[in-house]
Amino acid sequence: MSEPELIVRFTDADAARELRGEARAGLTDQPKWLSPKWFYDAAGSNLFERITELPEYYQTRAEQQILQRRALEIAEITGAATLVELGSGSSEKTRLLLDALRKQQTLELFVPLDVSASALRAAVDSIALDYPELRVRGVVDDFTSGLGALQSNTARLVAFLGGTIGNLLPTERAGFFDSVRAALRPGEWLLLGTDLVKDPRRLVAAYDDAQGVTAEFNRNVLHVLNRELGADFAPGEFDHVALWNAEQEWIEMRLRARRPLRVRLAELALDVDFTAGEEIRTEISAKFRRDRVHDELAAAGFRLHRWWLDDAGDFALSLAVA
Ligand code: AVJ
Repeated sequence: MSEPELIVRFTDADAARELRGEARAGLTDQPKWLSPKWFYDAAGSNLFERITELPEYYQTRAEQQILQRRALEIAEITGAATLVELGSGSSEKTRLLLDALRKQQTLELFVPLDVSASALRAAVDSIALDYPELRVRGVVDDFTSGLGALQSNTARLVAFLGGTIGNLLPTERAGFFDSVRAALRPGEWLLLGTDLVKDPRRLVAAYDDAQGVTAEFNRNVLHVLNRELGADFAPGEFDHVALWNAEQEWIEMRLRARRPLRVRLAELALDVDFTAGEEIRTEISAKFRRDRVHDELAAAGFRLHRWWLDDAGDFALSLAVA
């Protein structure tokens, strides 16, 4: 087995600086916002793992079902020698792709990219153990800025799974697709997971589960601010809100102050006031239709080659070519 490489392009200090900038910008804005990437400290990552097992949260199982059925076809069509996985983490899905590409005998290099160095190190080590013939090069970076690391002379397949693309606003998505397209040569591939528009009651339930795991996940961002920025949020003073924005076709998660509050962020020397009922938007999770996926990919210069659904038609996996 060759030692896995780990390239760190986004350090803890970078993350800390970015969190400070965003917390100041988002909590002094009207309405208030924070970006969802701050959910994922160790506790938040564990909570997300629990979300993926909830009865209401169908997305992970749906995507897994599609990959189980289509991984070999993906390997045949793409003949990829390099698999790049953006915002990895979910190693089970990765393994379906790695196994299929290995069967196809094209696979040489696996490049998982994630902002969390600890999660990435663990993922890289376990993949390297189980795929001893594979070169593994982990890249610690933000997927929205980290695409320079995609370099490789061999045929590449970039996988962006889980529906995480939905966390980006439409303009951010356009920039993201452009930068992936710019990093690829013609004939190389993008595999994209997207959650689909459906009955809003099912969507809201998926983000407001009966056990309250998603509520805890949402409030976790306040614990992150308390720890990282010396803030004094009382997470219990905020209600979890999940709502369907029918116009934009996205789910929004918010944290709603139960009563008037003043929160101190010591490291920013900032006091933030909340009126009763005032909210912080913590996440959008866009839901797609085929036309939108097709059009957004086309706008970036990708051609949609395959569109696969799970049995229930809840989730889509798109294979697009540069
Ligand atoms: C990991 C971004 C795909 O948007 O569904 C789960 C995160 N938020 N429950 C999603 C999440 C609330 C999830 N993604």
